[in-house]
Amino acid sequence: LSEPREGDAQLAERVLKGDRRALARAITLIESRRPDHQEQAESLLARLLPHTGQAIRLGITGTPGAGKSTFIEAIGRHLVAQGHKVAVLAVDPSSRRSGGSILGDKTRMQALAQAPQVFIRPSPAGGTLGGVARRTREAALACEAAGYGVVVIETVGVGQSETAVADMVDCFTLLLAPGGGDELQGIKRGIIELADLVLVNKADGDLLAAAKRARADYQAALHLLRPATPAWTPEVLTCSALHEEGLEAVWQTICRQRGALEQAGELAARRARQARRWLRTEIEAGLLDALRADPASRRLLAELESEVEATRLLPSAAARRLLRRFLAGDAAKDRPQQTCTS
Ligand SMILES: Nc1nc2c(ncn2[C@@H]2O[C@H](COP(=O)(O)OP(=O)(O)OP(=O)(O)O)[C@@H](O)[C@H]2O)c(=O)[nH]1
Ligand SMILES: [Mg+2]
Repeated sequence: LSEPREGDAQLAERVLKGDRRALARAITLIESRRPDHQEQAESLLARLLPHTGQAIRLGITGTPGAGKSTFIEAIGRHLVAQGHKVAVLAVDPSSRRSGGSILGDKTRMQALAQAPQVFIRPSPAGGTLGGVARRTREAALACEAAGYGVVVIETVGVGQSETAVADMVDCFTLLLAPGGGDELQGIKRGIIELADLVLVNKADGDLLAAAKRARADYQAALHLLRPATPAWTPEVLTCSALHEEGLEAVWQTICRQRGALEQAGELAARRARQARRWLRTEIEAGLLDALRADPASRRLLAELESEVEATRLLPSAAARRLLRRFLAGDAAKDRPQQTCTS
């Protein structure tokens, strides 16, 4: 018998008890690229998985400066005051800002992070979107297992990260500030189509009237789209994160959306769909990694590339040749006995 993984079992137990330091360690393991850490993280997550699934997974995206950080801090405080435990994670593959986008510059956010019912973790450093998204998904599961009833995942909205976040949450929220004139400026239509909730922030002072107009405009625009699910028609609300106004209405809407999805069986269906897509993404990424790590394939690729450049070979034919060799090579490794027959 191999030695039992005492460390994982103890760490899992502490995470399940809601120990924040244990949760932080668990996520450090999840984010580590060391093979032994990855193995440990996998066995840890296997222990945590049965204790996940209860949380409200809330995604936040929005234009730069719309007030995402201010909003997350405000709603976080609002929810903590109601007795909720709130975790905040981020997907930011660009890692432009050191330490990630959440904690970097916000002293109020740092104050919130001190509360025992709050767990805040910046985006894992660097890597591909796929890698960052995977680690954030797994970190979110660890937070759920630690009893965080609300898990907020923020994206700074670079490239495909919004789609990735939409694909790991129950309620995908688009946060906007009222702009001048063309309210739909700068927001990709595809992102609006993903939104379960649109919040027009900065509905205060001089911007109040513009915020109300923007809300009407978005409501009209959303009516032209077919809702992603028959169980829920996306709503548009205004709020002021700065003055902490409209937050309870936002939370009530999130709870109503949750209830509607749950009642229609759509929450389970959505999560199942997400899990399936995650699996496929992992398989594709794993295949690519294996291919890139295979020296024979790398050599062959270099040869094929020059053939293709010189138009002596079609790219499709070259790709097939490479894959056939790669897959055959892999298969041979799985059958060492057969290679001995003469
Ligand atoms: N008037 C008003 N200002 C706000 C509100 N929320 C945020 N702000 C201000 O808008 C600016 C940007 O806020 P952030 O919370 O940093 O916005 P963000 O979306 O996180 O910005 P990035 O992370 O840079 O994309 C700050 O000066 C905030 O004080 C609000 O409800 N009303
Ligand atoms: Mg921010």
